[in-house]
Amino acid sequence: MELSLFVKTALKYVRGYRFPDRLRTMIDAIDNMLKTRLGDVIKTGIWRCDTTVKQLIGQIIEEFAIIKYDVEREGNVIKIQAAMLSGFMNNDENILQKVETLKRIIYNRFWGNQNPSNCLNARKLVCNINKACGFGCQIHHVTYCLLVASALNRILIVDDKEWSYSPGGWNTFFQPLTTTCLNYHTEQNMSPWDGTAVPRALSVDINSFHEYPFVWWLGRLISFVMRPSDRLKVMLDEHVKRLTSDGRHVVGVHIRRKDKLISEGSYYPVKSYFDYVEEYFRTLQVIGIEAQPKVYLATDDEEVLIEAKQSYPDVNIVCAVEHATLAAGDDKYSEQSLVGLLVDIYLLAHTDLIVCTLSSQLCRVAYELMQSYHTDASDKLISLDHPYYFGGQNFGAFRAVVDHHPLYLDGLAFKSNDSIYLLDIRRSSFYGINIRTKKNGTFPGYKVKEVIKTSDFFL
Ligand SMILES: Nc1nc2c(ncn2[C@@H]2O[C@H](COP(=O)(O)OP(=O)(O)O)[C@@H](O)[C@H]2O)c(=O)[nH]1
Ligand SMILES: [Mg+2]
Repeated sequence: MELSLFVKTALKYVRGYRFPDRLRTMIDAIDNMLKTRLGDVIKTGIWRCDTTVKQLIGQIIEEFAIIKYDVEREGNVIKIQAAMLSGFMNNDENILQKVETLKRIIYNRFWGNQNPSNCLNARKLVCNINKACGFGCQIHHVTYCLLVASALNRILIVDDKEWSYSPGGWNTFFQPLTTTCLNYHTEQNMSPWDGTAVPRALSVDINSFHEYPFVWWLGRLISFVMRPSDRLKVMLDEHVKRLTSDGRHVVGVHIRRKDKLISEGSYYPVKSYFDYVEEYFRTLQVIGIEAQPKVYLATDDEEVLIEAKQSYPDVNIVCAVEHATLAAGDDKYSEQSLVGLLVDIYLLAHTDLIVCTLSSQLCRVAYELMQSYHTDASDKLISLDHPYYFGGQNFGAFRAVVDHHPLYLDGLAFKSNDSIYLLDIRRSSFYGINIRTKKNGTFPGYKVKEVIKTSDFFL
């Protein structure tokens, strides 16, 4: 198939969150198989004692699990191919120029707003970075504050007193968020703000080159917040140069273990991440690019690094054991540990595809920063658990792109074009209400498309 045609076909499936007909047929077949087989079991009424029936049920569950895995996997494989190939389409000079102009407009506006000539009369929003949580969580909090501050036309002031990571405070690692407004007296309360909207004046432009405008917009915000201090920049640049100097393709893998497994996330074996690494490099081969598989591996668990290196001797695995050691030890909150995790985040953001669990805020930060380095990096990510979301966001409205007939009792049925309002994100699926039927339930994200919301930001 001609390359451009292949790209377009792949994008049609992935960007509409629609699987090809063949896969949808497979899902329907599973649905029917389950219904008839279970129907037979119920009719014969022998499942209280008959071991063969128990076996049958076991088999059905197993079959379902395997086929479902294939379906999900195949969807992700198409996504990898599309992500890789969409790069060719996004290198158009006009698009690149437009993106750069937008970035400049946004940066200048934030910078201007954060540095008023008369600080005394300016309204401020004070944001304490010291939430009792990890770095990803803290930096998302500051980003959220910038979002609210810009929406309310206030100056964001970060209160970094006794910051858990660094006695030197914010400026040790990042550029100051304001240089003219250093004194403040009162703490203002935050107003609720609909976090998933993009500035109305820019939405058409962003939508013209990016499949997920909100993530691109958030990427601008978090990049502004995390502008590295001069010292940090030298360090990060050096790491990025070393990782990408050979111009080869590199996949970023983030494997989150430790405290995440207590209640916030599930365990996924190293193989479930590396299957996608292999897929990525296989796809490269298909389009005629021979490259030794290369991975940047970030984790909070040293064991993961040992296992990955042993299991994948043919993959060039770049990693830093000391980052993992620091992340999980008593020095977790220290400047040294912060440097390690910032290097991990930036290097993940500089790869060609990130494979991770999006339940980790660290990976969400990397994905958001990644948007700065490609025209459209919306699909350069495979999450083994949650779909993407921004903590503290008000959930948005979706429109169904195909009918959905749920297999399970807690599923949400809908017809194509129904409006669905998202209420929550639960372990790898969405939970929402169908506005037409007024019913609640879970539903697969690929059967709906987000309705882009816009707002009158200060831009
Ligand atoms: N250096 C490093 N630290 C990590 C990594 N994964 C997790 N951590 C540590 O775990 C913390 C997790 O931060 P948090 O914002 O709570 O994100 P979440 O728990 O992953 O959602 C970080 O601040 C790090 O201390 C990693 O890949 N590299
Ligand atoms: Mg955490």
